Amino acid sequence: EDSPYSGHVEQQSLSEDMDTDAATMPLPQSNERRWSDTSAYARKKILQSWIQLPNGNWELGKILSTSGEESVISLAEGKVIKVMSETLVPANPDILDGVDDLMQLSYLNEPSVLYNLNYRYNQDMIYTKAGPVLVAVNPFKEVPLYGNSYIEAYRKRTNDSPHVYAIADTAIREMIRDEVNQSIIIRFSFLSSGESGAGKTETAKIAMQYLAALGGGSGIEYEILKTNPILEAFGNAKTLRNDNSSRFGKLIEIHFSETGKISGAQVQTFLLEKSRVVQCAEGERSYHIFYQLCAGASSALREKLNLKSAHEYKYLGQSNCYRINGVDDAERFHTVKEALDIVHVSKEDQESVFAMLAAVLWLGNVSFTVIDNENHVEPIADESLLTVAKLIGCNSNELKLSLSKRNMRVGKDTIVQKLTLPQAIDARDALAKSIYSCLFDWLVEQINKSLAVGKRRTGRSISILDIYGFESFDKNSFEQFCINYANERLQQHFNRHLFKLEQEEYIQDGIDWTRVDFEDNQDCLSLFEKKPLGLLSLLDEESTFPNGTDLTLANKLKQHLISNSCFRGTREKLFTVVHYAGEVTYETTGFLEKNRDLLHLDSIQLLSSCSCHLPQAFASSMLIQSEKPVVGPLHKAGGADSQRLSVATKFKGQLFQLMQRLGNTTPHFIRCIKPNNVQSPGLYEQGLVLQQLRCCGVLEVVRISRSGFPTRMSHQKFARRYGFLLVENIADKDPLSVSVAILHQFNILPEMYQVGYTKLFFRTGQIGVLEDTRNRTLHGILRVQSSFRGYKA
Ligand code: AD9
Ligand code: MG
Repeated sequence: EDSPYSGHVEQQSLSEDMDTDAATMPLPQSNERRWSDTSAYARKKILQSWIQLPNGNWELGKILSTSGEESVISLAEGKVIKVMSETLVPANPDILDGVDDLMQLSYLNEPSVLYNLNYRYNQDMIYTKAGPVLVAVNPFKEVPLYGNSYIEAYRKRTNDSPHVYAIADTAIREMIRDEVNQSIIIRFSFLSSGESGAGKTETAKIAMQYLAALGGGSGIEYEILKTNPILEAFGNAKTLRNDNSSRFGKLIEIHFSETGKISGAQVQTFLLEKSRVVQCAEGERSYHIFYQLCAGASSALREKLNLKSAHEYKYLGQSNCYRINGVDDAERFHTVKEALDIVHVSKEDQESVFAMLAAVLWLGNVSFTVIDNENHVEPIADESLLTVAKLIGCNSNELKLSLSKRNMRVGKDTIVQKLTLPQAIDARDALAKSIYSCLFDWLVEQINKSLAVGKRRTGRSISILDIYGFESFDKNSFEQFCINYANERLQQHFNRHLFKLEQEEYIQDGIDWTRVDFEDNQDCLSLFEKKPLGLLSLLDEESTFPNGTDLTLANKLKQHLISNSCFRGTREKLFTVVHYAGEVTYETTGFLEKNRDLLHLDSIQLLSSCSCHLPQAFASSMLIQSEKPVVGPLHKAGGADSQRLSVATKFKGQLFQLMQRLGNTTPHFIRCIKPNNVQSPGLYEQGLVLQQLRCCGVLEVVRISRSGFPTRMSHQKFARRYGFLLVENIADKDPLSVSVAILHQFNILPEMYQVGYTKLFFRTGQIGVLEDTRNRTLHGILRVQSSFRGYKA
């Protein structure tokens, strides 16, 4: 219901090309509404139009004539075609070519946005604003936009073109001005399989560079920057899509003192892809650090660790890829060592770290031999096994035992089970993965200890989030399941912030607001999180059943969730989730095992018996984890020895914590876009970019920001602030009447404001006029009548 005081309602954009009849046009269907301004009013007067070619790309055409239903268009190279007038999509006048904020476009439609980004991209202007969101298109080459002179220019605000620096600068200023923590959330858009390599990690580093430059002084900023080469060496790998793909999510919270100087930082990581340590696809690599170590270790270190070249390790050899074009692994190894020095990891500890890496590599070479006629196996006591034992500091016999037997608790008894070859390989790989992921966590802990030095709790911080995006491959497993769940959560954060809060405020206050469609993903999130019948709960429950298998899991999900509109049960072990970004079909193979993520007690015991301190630390951190309360019934027998939080539950907890943290910050969003799938400069594939723009809602953001009423003030505050300017004395009237009188006296155009139940809403710039008058009047009054007391500034 409208407020009786509503001003004239002007819903559409402020574009000059607006016809009033636009308001009476029937609303387009949601898809068209989302994606174009193609309405009759626009078609009437446009001179240029976008024509969609059969290959889906858009081309610019001049409209020569329009008669009835048809229009004649001339395309480039003198080609003239006839098209149905209703298919014309208005193009912007040339003067708007390459505007730096999509808000400035008169016609906001897909081809215009694509064209604008492309126009800028061709001139190395890779950043463009889409209202409050920064869009970054990956240049895949060095662009001259960074470094000290640029940082200075943004600091002094002499350069105002869109940039990550500008976002970081705003974050610092708002942190200080509003005394509110800030966050910079960097994500690329959703798209099946093309998204990795969009530039999130690079963008995060660029933001850190700016913060370090402005907040530097104590030296801690240097340490903060050095966390990048370390975390990338241990957590990034070459994949088919990106030579430096992050295989973990990262939040870095940078703390500032009252004076805006960096006082410390804290890194949190999410869900490292452990499986890569023991297997990766053809053409991909395991974590960079393995190759760096093999290529860059000194001869003394090689000897100490019995280190061979990368080719001689099975874990590294299976994917047939050892090198990355243009990257010198040996050189990178030195960079990593220097960085470790800087974050205060002692030489001794560094050597232990390298020993753990070598142990993992040698573990992969451990082979087995059959020892009885029931196909039980034990490891061969060769160089590999002996080297592993030496590196982790345990007795080689104990290592041998732990890889050939498994102690199981059945009730109160312990029985010993001998392992078959696949079981033994699993045990070996599980040990390798655990050592690596514990090592990763340990490093993060060391970094945090170092960065916490001198951290005074002022409570002000800027967090930068660089987290994997939505993934959809031909085959999707547990990893994609977790990653996509995380994205669903983050998407909601984005939606809530930019759309929901905004619109709800209008609606609550009785403002007539043509709702801009945005898809809420609460249904999909509920599908994951609902208890007890949600994906995560059911997964955990099945993980605790001794007889649970991937097939029983799939059946259980189908049985309980089939009526959910975001869920579809497909064949056998397959199920499909309708995500915000699109449908993804998961295969439950390996789900239970990956979710349980059990390291057999034997292996933990083995590590705790080691004479080296790192394996001991790993064992105790695993034991601490296993003491935490378990979700669901206890897991008895069936091979599981220790009880711990399931991987999915732990991840969900981390995510909730993350959302809580982000919830208390003012967010700044950056969307990275990947213009081609071949990591090449200068190549802009319209279709690929368009898919990304569509999925991240860039157009909606612009539309809302442009047509909204961003300035708002309560009736009381407005009346108090400007009431004294009134010529007519109605100061005793209610705030609403005073407000309306002010609006009239100052001739604020009706389409420039709306009166809500509790607040007044204004278009951009409107309050400026009133403020000017107020200031002038105040000065006048103060000069003339210094004792004036009737107002409150
Ligand atoms: V993944 O999901 O972690 O696999 P990201 O993080 O989105 O991915 P990344 O930042 O690693 O992508 O960027 C991929 C590559 O694009 C980088 O290695 C650079 O070669 C290239 N890139 C990205 N941004 C820039 C830039 N601003 N300037 C130059 C860039 N090159
Ligand atoms: Mg990355």
